[in-house]
Amino acid sequence: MTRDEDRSRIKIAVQKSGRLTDHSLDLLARCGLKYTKGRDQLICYGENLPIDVLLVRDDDVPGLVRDDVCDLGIVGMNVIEERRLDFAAAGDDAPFTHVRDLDFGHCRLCLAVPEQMDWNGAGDLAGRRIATSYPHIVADYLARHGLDAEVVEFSGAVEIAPRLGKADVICDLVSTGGTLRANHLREVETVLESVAALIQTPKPVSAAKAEWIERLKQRIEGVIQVSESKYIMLHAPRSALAAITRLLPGSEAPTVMPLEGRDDKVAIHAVCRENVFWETLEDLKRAGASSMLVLPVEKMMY
Ligand code: PRT
Ligand code: ZN
Repeated sequence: MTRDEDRSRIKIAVQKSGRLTDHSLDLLARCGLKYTKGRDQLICYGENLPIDVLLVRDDDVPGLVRDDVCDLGIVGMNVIEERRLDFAAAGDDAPFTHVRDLDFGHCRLCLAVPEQMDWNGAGDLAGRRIATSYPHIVADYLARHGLDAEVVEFSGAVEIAPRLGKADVICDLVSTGGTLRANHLREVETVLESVAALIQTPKPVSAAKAEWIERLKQRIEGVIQVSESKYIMLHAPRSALAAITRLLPGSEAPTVMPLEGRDDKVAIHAVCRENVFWETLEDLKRAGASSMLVLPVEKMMY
């Protein structure tokens, strides 16, 4: 590959090995990207699109996008926010652009205290030691609440800090809460709701690159909409059309078609942008619908 060809290719930074890896690579595959892994296992070269994937530590994603080594990156909002505050403290207020949240990697950054400790609200943090891997986010939280507390930085295993006598409170990521419970800690406040997100370099890119970035963003939009959408087909009495349309979850104007030889009934087809639950089908049946079919949607573009 020549240097010019290399420069015209989009690079997207993705976590190499962790909770976001499979979801991120699956998202890109569903956008139509086929790739081969480089021998060093650090780059996946796009075979059919001018898009290469760099596999890195999740903490490195924001910096790579900021420094224009990568045009795009996928990483948790917890890491994005921590790095954004870090860059802002160094005078860089716009290190990257948040394009959109994705539909995986949901978790929350929480304050947790030992089970037996009283808790009456954020004010109780005053004068305490807080162990965390997110010192900037915690410092920002304290500043917003006008509180003075000591932030103790831990790079991992934050949940054992109180038992080691290194902190009174912790601020760490939680999804099921199992880790907190196993360590006799109690979740008391949510500091940040997090989800994986797509970020982009704010630096100008060539027209060819900009076009592909736009196409990829549109495909990601489509993939996420599709995973939340269903196609529903049913028969309905003409007289119940309005009631049935109202019951279709998250659908715009449905397609209404005549049924051969029947003046009293019509066929209705609609894309529902939410899941269609059994309860909805039961409500539709009560309203007069019959022959209902719910199908997954494979691709979508508006
Ligand atoms: O090696 P690298 O630096 O790339 O990976 P990492 O170890 O820093 O990150 P990784 O793979 O653990 O997580 C990547 C991202 O996934 C995080 O930055 C979050 O955005 C997101 N995420 C979602 C989570 C969790 N859920 C989560 N539960 N990250 C960490 N956890 C931890 C949690 O803190 C606890 O220790 O997983 C443990 C289990 O959680 P519970 O609440 O289910 O017990
Ligand atoms: Zn990490």
